[in-house]
Amino acid sequence: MVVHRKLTVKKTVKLIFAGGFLGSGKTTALAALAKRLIERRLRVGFITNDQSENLVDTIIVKQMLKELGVPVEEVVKGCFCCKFDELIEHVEKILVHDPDVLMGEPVGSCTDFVAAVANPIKIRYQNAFRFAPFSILVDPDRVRALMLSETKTRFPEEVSYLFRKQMEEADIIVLNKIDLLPDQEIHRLLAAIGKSCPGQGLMAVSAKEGTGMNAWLETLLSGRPGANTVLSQIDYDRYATAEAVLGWLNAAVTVSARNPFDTREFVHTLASELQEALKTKDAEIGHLKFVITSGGKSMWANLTHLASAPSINGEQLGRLSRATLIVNARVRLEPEELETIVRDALSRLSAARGVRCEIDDLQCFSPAYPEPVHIIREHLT
Ligand SMILES: Nc1nc2c(ncn2[C@@H]2O[C@H](COP(=O)(O)OP(=O)(O)OP(=O)(O)O)[C@@H](O)[C@H]2O)c(=O)[nH]1
Ligand SMILES: [Mg+2]
Repeated sequence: MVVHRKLTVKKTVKLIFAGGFLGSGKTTALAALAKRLIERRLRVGFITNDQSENLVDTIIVKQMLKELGVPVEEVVKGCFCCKFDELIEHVEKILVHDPDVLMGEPVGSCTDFVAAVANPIKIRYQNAFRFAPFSILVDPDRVRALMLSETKTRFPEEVSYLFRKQMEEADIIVLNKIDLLPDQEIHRLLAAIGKSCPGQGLMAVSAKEGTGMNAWLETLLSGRPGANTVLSQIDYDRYATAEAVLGWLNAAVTVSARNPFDTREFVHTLASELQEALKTKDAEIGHLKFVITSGGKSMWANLTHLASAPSINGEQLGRLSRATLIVNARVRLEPEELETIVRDALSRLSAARGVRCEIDDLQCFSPAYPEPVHIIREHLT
């Protein structure tokens, strides 16, 4: 007999989960929503998720929500679907802090969340939680490439399939990054998504600049039951292939130098070194992100497209003689090639800048076949 963990809650906790493809803006958006919830005097907890250890997202979330009293837990070495029990364990750790809202970010290569995570939670812990509408964030460039096939992609068809399946199980599809689009293009993309996903909620936001975020939050807090758009069917072989074409690298590196080094220059140089190396392989980027941390402060870089400039955010760290670097790369490349690129970029940087990059941990692989612990393919409210 399977014994389910019992969860103790003082009140029903609202679950705000937002998924979506790699780099669509989930972490940025959820952290921005968390700040708004805290301004409304709600207590918030946050759960990140990844296929491996050493998560950039956990550090970024902690930095973005610094001093706001948000407990952050991470589920590693598999998506929430495949690590259901670990998810519940981490939820339990957050419940100790008596949250009103628990936010969760499934890893960007994940789909079938409603059948594998939301429905089992609804059945087992009916009185403990209430799901807000499940949001799927989409990046405009990915919509054009993976949904509308208007622009070239080096990802295979299976990745488009995964992208469309993610959208299909959304209660609300959230077109993010609209600060990058003229109004006309926002309307055109919304119309195209609406046509392809009839009956689903649709919003347009800029998580970065705040446009549309209050309206989205109102919808999430409306009390409307959420996470109830279960996929009626999904081909796990195609889903697995979409994940398996990605090289997935997580590394933890100690950076040190006899003479303090300029951290901003280090971050810029590492980002362009990696970008140039990936360009020579014509390797489609899902998301390349890294964060340099010292004394509880962090600066990070993100790259979601081979051709665009890396974005650099976080706090200024100035000149340091020691820092921790965490690198997360999800790229369409064989894992061995990706690992070589990252190791070579760090070596070049060491040689040119007089810094020592000591790799403390490095995992590089293709995600394994997704094997959710539970699948409940029923419509549950
Ligand atoms: N211009 C713009 N950029 C954004 C917006 N939201 C997020 N970004 C950028 O998009 C990149 C990816 O953002 P993340 O929040 O890390 O995306 P994610 O979906 O959490 O990524 P993964 O967890 O790796 O799947 C970062 O460079 C963000 O600064 C937005 O509204 N506008
Ligand atoms: Mg993220």
